[in-house]
Amino acid sequence: MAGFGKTAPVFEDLLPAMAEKLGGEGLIKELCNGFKVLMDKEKGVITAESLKRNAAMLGLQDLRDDELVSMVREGDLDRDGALNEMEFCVLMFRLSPGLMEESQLLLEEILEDELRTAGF
Ligand SMILES: [Ca+2]
Repeated sequence: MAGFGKTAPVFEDLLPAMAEKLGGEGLIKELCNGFKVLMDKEKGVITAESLKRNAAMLGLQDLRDDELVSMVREGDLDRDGALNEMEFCVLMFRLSPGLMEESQLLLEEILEDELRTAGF
């Protein structure tokens, strides 16, 4: 994936292994735990600033500021400048091309549920 430099292989290696171990549902729970670690506690969303503050906990301390910003921009589907829980989970899947194929259906189900809940 362009723009993520040497960090992308971490996700590519980690996620398929996690998916195998945890199953689809378990993996999503793990990914959403990552969200709680990285989010701005007051705002309840992930911003480039909250990523920067908490990235070291996930071994991402080597990311540059502009990489953090482009990570948020990459996942920000509704363009409000921050990642909510759903956007973060989707981004994690997208950063892992190997997993993406396996989880395509799962992801579509989640998105459909999410869009239905949002009133689309
Ligand atoms: Ca957003």
